[in-house]
Amino acid sequence: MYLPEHEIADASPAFPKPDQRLVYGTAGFRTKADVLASTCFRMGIVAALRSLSLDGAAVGLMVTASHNPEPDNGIKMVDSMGQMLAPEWEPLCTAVANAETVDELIRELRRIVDAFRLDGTNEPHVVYAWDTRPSSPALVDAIRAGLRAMGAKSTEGGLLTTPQLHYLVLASNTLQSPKPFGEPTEQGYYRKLADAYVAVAGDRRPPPLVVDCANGVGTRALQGLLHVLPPNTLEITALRTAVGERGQLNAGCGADFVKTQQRLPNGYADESAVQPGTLMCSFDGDADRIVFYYLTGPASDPASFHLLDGDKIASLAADYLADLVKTTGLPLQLGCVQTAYANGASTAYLEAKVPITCTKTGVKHLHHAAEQYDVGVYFEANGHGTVLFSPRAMEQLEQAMANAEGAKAAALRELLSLAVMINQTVGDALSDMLLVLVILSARAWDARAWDACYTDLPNRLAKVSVRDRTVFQTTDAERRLTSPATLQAQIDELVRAVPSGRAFVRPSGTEDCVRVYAEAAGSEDAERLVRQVSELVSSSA
Ligand code: 16G
Ligand code: MG
Repeated sequence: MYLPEHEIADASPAFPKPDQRLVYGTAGFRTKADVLASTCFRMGIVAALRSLSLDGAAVGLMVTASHNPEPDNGIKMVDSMGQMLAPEWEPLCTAVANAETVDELIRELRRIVDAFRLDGTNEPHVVYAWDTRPSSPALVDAIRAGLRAMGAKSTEGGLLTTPQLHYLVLASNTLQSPKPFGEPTEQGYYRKLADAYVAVAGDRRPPPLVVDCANGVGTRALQGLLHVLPPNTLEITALRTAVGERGQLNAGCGADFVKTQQRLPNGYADESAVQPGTLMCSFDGDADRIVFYYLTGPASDPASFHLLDGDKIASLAADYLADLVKTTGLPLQLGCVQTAYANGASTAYLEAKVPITCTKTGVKHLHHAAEQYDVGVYFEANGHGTVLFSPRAMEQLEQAMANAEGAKAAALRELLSLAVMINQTVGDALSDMLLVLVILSARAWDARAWDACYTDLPNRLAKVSVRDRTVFQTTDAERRLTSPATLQAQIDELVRAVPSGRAFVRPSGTEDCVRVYAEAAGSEDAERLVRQVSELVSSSA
């Protein structure tokens, strides 16, 4: 069995474990950057072991805290097919991260080596990348030390968006396959997206777009893409592009700010590109989320702001793709995956058109559920999502293409190009942006026409601090509580009193708090419901 114990023991003291319990959660480890060095060192080692368990296939490590404040950071692992880390490895990562001494660390690592019967036959391979946080380079050094101790082959991705790293990992592992995913470089990523976009869009003219890059790594990625697209293909104004200026990342801008505050990024009223009717969007700090919005009046008037969130993107995409699938005449099942946070109006709209699955929060759950469909559209309301085409769907589309004509051939060709343009490994702000532009131009819709599909029910989200959030346990895709004992019945009673009322409570997977969501036909009712349920939660814990 294979473990370079001496090298690990020698390198380890440079990365002392902080006095804090760390957990591999929904999106990997995420906390204040200054306590993460030991975790990054150790994740370098675990990633190498994960690669060995996959016969030396490349796996990825991404250093980012996404939409969280700049002083935070995080690290997550990407599996060999570009997907999230296999769930059974999450507790292994947690155990390794929390080993108190070098001996304990070696013991935990040895446990993994034994469990998976890892030997030295293959060379482990790890691809790593990082976002623009000032803390990222030091954490990357810690990863490198872990990889060196393991004698792993490493590929440095550099400053990348999270979805770009997912792309690199899958592309690295499919180089020899009959259908390579793409050239495993950043430029290869841009070329793949750009070529597919040109193939789909043809001479359709997309609406102009104002992009808020959250002062993060999305700025680079957007520039990289625009550089590769033929000149004037897209009419884009990039704002909040201050990469590397301290204190700017996600500050008063970005997808999370816009979605949770339901308003424009700070200072947008002074931007000349920000005009009523213009389509706008915001990336998050690692560009795996996107939300859109537009104004119906002056930027200074909060009432003129209209959000087109992940639910609206899902509705736009599911509707359009369902039409294309129908035109092909193929028996492919298209379905949509949402979470409890999806606005009730979006669920009602979609339910009338396509099958719907509701899953727990967190990309891995949605992704997994979407794989059950031939074409699976998944989006969280917060703007993270993508579309998956099953191998069966791809085969049928390709076969049908061989002797199709007219509208059928056009629909098949478009679906095949969309399957390339859409980053199927994970939600990708850039790729989702192109998808929305392509659909809007095909429909000849502006922001307002897209928004008119359905009207969101007024909704509110609240955060409640409790002593122990593990007391809150849920069932039915987090829509109902099973513990504390009588709380759900009390929530039900409050909800019953409200027209079109809905509310649920779940412990956060990323923060030490409990989240409360409420929606209702009226905005005051939604406000009152979220307050009442929050009070129940506070008094029950
Ligand atoms: C993470 C998840 C995101 C989810 C959010 C919920 C991934 C890559 N990201 O950011 O999907 O919406 O957590 O946070 O899985 P919460 O549990 O704190 O509400
Ligand atoms: Mg993100």
